[in-house]
Amino acid sequence: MNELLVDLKWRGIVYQQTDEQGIEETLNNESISLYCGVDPTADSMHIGHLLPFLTLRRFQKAGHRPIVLVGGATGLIGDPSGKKEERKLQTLETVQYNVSCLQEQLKRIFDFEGSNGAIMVNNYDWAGSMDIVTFLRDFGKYVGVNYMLAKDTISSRLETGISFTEFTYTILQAMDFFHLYEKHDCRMQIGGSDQWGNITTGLELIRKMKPEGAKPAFGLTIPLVTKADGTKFGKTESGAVWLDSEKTSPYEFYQFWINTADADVVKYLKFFTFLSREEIEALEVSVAEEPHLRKAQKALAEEMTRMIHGQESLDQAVKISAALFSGDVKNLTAAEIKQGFKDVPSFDVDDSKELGLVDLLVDAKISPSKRQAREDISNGAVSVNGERITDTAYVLSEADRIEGQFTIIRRGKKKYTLIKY
Ligand code: 629
Repeated sequence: MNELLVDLKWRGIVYQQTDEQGIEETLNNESISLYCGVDPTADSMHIGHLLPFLTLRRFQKAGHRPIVLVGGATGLIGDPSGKKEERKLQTLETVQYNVSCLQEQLKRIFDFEGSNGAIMVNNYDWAGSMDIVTFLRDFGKYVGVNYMLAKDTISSRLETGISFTEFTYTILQAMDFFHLYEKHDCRMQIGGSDQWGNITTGLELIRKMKPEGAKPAFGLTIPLVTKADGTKFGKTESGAVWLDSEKTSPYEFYQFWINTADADVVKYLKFFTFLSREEIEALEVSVAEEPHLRKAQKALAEEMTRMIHGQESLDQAVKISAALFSGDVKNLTAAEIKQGFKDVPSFDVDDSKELGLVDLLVDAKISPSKRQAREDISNGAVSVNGERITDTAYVLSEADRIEGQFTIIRRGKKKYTLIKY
């Protein structure tokens, strides 16, 4: 069997295929071009978008050419797939801004050099200015309304309602597949399982419009990423896990993967990393035999953070995590503190006043009363920038301010408060 397909299947990445035999034969005999698309609904992708694009990258590593599509046109319309309600239209300006943000993120995943270098396309370039008569005559004519109504993504919306605009979406995505088939010899579209309807509409259009005897095209979908405990993958208390480091810092990104449950970690290593089968199987043994070491989680978090944010951000995330875990926080930089202490309570102080530790503990609500604050200090429960302070008369000085901006107070084992000047 085809080496790439064997690997994808071993990883559990193949969900549905339009023509299993045809796909295998084609991949055995040819290097093809294939595509995956994303709509610019936000100015960043999140980890829920990653799997199909990482799969596209696996095809590239196996010698095929990836075409990465950002939907400047489809983003103006809104895909009804998997959505219970009509979407709100976004302005052209917002969509164009989002397109440029997503393109930047996608550029980092693919290799644009060499004989199978990636191609980046935007469907606004061919669909954005198509006139309605051309649309209806050249494309609409080939897509039956009965056929469209039978798709789950549309039929599931008939009760609650769907506009003509969203109803038409699938034809736009089908036009893209046809366009790429003609222009770039694109033979396959991949996407999440929610994209099955749109992918098969494209194949239907290609089948009807391509000349007799032309090469066949295929579709392949990827499973939804699930979690063993039944909660939604990719969400934390603070929301989605974004690829943009301004929205989700590399430290938070690293922490998200580190916190993967033992029951999920091997699956995620297979889905998301480019570690080899041997490496993943060794980590699987480690999860079974020495789960407390969390080797698999560490490998996953390292691979993912390095892939999305680079080695330097990974090193920082590891350093912040270790400092927070051990309490030895004095060597963190102000930038590292900003990342690591985002969700920790903070307290602003006026840096011109003298700051007695007892008063500060009370004012910042770290200790409930002065009496308790003194007790906490003399018991050795309080540390300033990782150093235990047992002197109840301690007054904070310039030297306790990290880069003049922060002091980290800890009471007990874990309760951190960030003092900001
Ligand atoms: C024009 C637009 C195309 C091909 C694809 C598209 C986008 C597609 C879509 N995809 C989702 C998105 O943009 O809406 N109609 O958020 C998302 N996708 C990645 C995976 C997905 C899917 O970007 O396919 O299943 C999430 O994992 O929901 O010519």
